[in-house]
Amino acid sequence: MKKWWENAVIYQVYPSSFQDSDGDGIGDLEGVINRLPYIEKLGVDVIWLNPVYKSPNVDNGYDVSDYEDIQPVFGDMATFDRLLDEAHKRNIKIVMDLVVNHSSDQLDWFISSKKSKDNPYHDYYIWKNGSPDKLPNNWGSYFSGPAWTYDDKLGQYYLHLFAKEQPELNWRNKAMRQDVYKMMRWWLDKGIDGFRMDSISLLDKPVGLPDVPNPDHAKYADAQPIVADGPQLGQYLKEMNREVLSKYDGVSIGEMIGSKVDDAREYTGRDNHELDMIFQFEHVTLTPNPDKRLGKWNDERVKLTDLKASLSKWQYGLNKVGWNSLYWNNHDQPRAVSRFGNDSDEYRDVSAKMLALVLHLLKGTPYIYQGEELGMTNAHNTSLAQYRDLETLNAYKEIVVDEKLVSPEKMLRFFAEISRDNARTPMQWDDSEKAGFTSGKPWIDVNPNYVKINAQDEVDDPHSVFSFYQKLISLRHQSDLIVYGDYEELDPEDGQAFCYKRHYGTQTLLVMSNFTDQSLIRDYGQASGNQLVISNYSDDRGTMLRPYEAKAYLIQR
Ligand code: TEU
Repeated sequence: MKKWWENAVIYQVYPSSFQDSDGDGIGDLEGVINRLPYIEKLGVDVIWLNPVYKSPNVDNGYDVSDYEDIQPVFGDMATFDRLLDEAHKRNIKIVMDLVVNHSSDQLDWFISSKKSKDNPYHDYYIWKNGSPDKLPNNWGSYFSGPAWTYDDKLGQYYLHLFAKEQPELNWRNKAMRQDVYKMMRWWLDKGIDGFRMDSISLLDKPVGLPDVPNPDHAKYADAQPIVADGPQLGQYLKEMNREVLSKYDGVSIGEMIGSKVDDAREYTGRDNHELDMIFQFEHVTLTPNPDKRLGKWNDERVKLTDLKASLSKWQYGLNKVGWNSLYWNNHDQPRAVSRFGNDSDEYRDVSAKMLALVLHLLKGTPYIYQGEELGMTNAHNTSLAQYRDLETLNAYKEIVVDEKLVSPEKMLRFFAEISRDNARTPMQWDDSEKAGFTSGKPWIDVNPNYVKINAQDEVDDPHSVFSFYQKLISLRHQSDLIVYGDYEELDPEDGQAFCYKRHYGTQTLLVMSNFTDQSLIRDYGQASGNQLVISNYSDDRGTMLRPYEAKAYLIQR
């Protein structure tokens, strides 16, 4: 049975940076409502809204202090209800961000939990007896430092895989899980259309919380290999599905760092009744620094053969037994055209379209991160003062200041390539001051290239990146071949072009793309009388692939 989200395209709105309506320099819900006509014009089916719940904002809303109230800087619940209503009037669904691997340390559950060891909420979190000078294990936080913080009053540590203000929820506690399900129902009964589930692969921590191997003698070790995809995770997801998700027609999307294809086959297998699809991280973590002490920080350019191998593994791996989320970037990843394309003046437009075509003609549900449809680029920051993200700032302190592992210049080069703030610069609406994002002082610098990259210049230009995304979205909406066709990679060893086929009944789609600034010759028999469906060049030179050229042919057998 077909599911509504199989031919949907999802647009991710990072509210802080989308549209400010009250001049405080921070985007808000009223701003999203004002921009619904733009989102509708793009043609997407769903908005995934990053967290807008009440929060101390240590991690831009991923530290929730009230799951059933709105962060005042974004507006109030009445405004949220109006957004939901206005979106639905435009046949646009709203998917919320569910952050239940951890909460804020300001959530009432945690405030009660740390009151005493016998408080009913104490076990909603993960505590370990200990002394201030001996950590329970060698785990590090994703945001630098240890994954434990000591509470003097209790004489215990609590676990946090992210910031110390984001204590891990204890999913072994049934009462805690029931409270989460109750909150989920509350939102679904309001009429939202599903959840993107934050860090959901991390819910099941290993019994005994043992040390992890630390061969590179990092100050704190990466716990992900033994935390992600724990043995109980599937049971928790089945319970969540049984008790909540199965009772609604919403979509469930797991953000699953560390998960492999086999894990995903379980999580998204239709008969397993867990999740509908997952965000996996393999293709965006292909260039870890060889020095484990530096974690994700590097300035390596991914090899095309590695990228193709990863995408193909997931296309083949979930074919007919699961479902892929298709994405190049989001609020945690650098901008696609800078990372995988070429953001120079000469090639930005054509390479942004190439990336869009390659992704949107794969099998799965495509995600567009706000501004990607304009070809927005990395920020190209030159100073630490331009960064806001605690992951970035904490890494600088630990790696450059405390440990002196790399120079400030080198770390700034790493940040310019992959800091999350590259994706968090304000949406570029027009060429007016601050790109039309705010009338106030923006919380983070607007990318100075807004004068030449902005929605106003693109929405009515038939040759713009925006218009190219419109065409791809429209194609998907009318083609079972694109939605359901089987994937077949061509020439995995080709380090310059990414070409593949999609097969559905008697139809075949041949997709060809050039990931380089050189002209190539690639012949898959495309020229002989087949229909050119879409191209990022205005003409077709048959077997010639010009710099960043991408095109697709319909081949009738
Ligand atoms: O990200 C979880 C996650 O995978 C982190 O590792 C994050 O991607 C990090 O940037 C990797 O280096 C989710 C949210 O998407 C992220 O914005 C939050 O900061 C994080 O969880 C904690 O809630």
